[in-house]
Amino acid sequence: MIEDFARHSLLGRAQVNDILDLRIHDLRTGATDRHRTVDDAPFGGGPGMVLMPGPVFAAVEAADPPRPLLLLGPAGQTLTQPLARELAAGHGFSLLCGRYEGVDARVVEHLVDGEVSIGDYVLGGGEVAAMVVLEAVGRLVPGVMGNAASAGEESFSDGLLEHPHYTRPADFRGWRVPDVLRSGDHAGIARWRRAQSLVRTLRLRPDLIAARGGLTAEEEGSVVELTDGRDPATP
Ligand code: JCQ
Repeated sequence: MIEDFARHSLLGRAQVNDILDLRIHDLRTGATDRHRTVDDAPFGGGPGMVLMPGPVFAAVEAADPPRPLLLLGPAGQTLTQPLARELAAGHGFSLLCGRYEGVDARVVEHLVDGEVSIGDYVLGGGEVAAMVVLEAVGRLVPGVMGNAASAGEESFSDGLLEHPHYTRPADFRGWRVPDVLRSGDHAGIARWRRAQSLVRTLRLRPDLIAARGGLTAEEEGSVVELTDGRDPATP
């Protein structure tokens, strides 16, 4: 699954160009029995299966993967843009995909360095979460994407949502592109975009505004200008 994903995304190209080194290991290589079993029923009873410590330790020790080894699961530190940046700036890391009901606690205690979650919901396994982490982190590695993407990342780095985007036609079913975007007034366009970002974030994600410590007086001013002094939270 993850090999296919990497091949079909920008990460594949980056790998070919020696910018990224992505290695995928099958936990079953660490299994010892004829059926290559990696899971067993939980001690104490209950539904589902638990990943056994033996195969996980064996597979990880055979691969000697880059540390930190991060377990994907809902108990982890939530993946955010700052965490993605941290992982991209480090010296590599490894992801361990949990499956079934979970992973034997001795793996978590004695093998894993940290835990990462992609959000508060439960998945059947960590593979989809791993692809999310790879995509979010991979695109931040210099050379993986063009300059357009790194510029795009700048705009999230100040903790705001993006301004609305438009392309041709200028009039689609009577819905017109805002005149300022076609004016050629680059300073005016930059001001409009900034104000749009602020107002959209205030309306849709007020938690992001709170997280960056509110608005500066100047930002407040551009919001008031755009909303004509009305409450920006009212559409
Ligand atoms: C990742 N948010 C949810 C499923 C058990 C470690 O134990 C388990 C891990 C998984 C897969 O990951 C997630 C997840 N971020 O469910 C079951």
